[in-house]
Amino acid sequence: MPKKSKNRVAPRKAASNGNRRQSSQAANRRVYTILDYRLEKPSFTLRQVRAGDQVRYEVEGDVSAPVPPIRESKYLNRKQCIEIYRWMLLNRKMETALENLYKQGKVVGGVYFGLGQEACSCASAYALKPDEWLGPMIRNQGSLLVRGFSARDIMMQYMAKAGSPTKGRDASSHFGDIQQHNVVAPISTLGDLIPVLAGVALGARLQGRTLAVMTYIGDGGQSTGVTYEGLNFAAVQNLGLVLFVENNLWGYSTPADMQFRVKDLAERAIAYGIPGVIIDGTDACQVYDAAHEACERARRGEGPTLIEAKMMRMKGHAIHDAAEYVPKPLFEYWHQRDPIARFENYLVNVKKWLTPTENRELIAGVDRELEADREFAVNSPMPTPESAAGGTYCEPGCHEIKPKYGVPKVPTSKGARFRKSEAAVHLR
Ligand SMILES: Cc1ncc(C[n+]2csc(CCOP(=O)(O)OP(=O)(O)O)c2C)c(N)n1
Ligand SMILES: [Mg+2]
Repeated sequence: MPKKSKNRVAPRKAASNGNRRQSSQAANRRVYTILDYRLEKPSFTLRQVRAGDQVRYEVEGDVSAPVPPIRESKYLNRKQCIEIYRWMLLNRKMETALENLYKQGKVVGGVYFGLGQEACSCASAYALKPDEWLGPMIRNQGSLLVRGFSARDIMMQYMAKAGSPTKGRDASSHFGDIQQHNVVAPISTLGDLIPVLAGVALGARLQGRTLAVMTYIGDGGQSTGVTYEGLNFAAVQNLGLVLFVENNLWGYSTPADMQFRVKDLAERAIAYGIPGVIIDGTDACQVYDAAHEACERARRGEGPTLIEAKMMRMKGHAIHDAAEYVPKPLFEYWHQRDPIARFENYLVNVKKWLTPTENRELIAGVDRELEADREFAVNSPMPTPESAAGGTYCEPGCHEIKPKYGVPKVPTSKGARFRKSEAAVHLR
């Protein structure tokens, strides 16, 4: 049997104060723990206001709190923090370049932004080891960069160029690479990556490897049935799935306050019997620490973790959406909590791990890399019409599909049939 989750705390002993009813109620009460790493707990909600047939949202509560400090990482050193900061810069600058390419009519299809979510994408993927696995969602361009795709790959993909990861056969985020980068290509159906990544962890285990796999789901997408099925399966099978629930406060134009009744989405973990963690998704150190701890748990074979990252989608759903339905004070509040500006301040002014000159040089280096990649991507050819019927990743029979980590541990040969109990051992 899988080990029971550690997030349940034994019921408290009943108080012996003579009030029997109260005592028995206390004895029957179960107490669960959700770790909350945040240094700030925003206390405002969104209220829907109707005026005739118009609907708008207003912020209720205090949005004037000072910006909290970055939480000191338990694990990251100076070099690692600077590396994550660099990925975040590249992530943002690449998206700005994509926005410009779109406006120049060079992008085929839409562009989706992870503005304000760079710490979540980059610092989470940074916690994975090279041979572990990632399933990115559309806003996780930073995770793709960390996993080894270049800005050139991503820009060519958006422009549907012949040399892009899907050779121009798909225009946006539906690409991956299971040979080198261990990135599972997403499809648009929200939640479907969760059982797929659970399957990757299961497949690896059948080949004798216990590893961490990571994917993401939004505050909107986490309500889908397949999210429940996938995470429940991972929990029951003790699979090393690290699920980031990216609570960016909006699902299209619907605010999070109108999508679910729990206070924090991390509470959902209780129902799966797995640990739930809340972090400030704009604090790279918190993101990394939670991801690292969840990955370590996965590598020990203890099963999945649900991490709710709280932040804000700082643009519309995609480039076509001006997000006029978002109240301005909300943008202002989260703008002050910009993940890159906060991390830059931490590295330059708080830790003094980067001098202002080193910081300027680092930023200039990112600009140079991006400009070279943009130039290459723009000047590279579109696919030829005759190539349209070819395969996306390869051609039929062009390579043998082999187990990645070893020979499957399930008896298969010479009609060997394993008993039910053996199957259970192999599956767990
Ligand atoms: C199962 C499913 N239902 C609906 C959609 C259409 N859809 C695409 S993105 C989106 C909003 C997603 O919001 P959220 O999960 O919060 O992610 P975010 O866009 O904020 O990152 C919807 C409804 C879909 N792709 N898949
Ligand atoms: Mg959302």
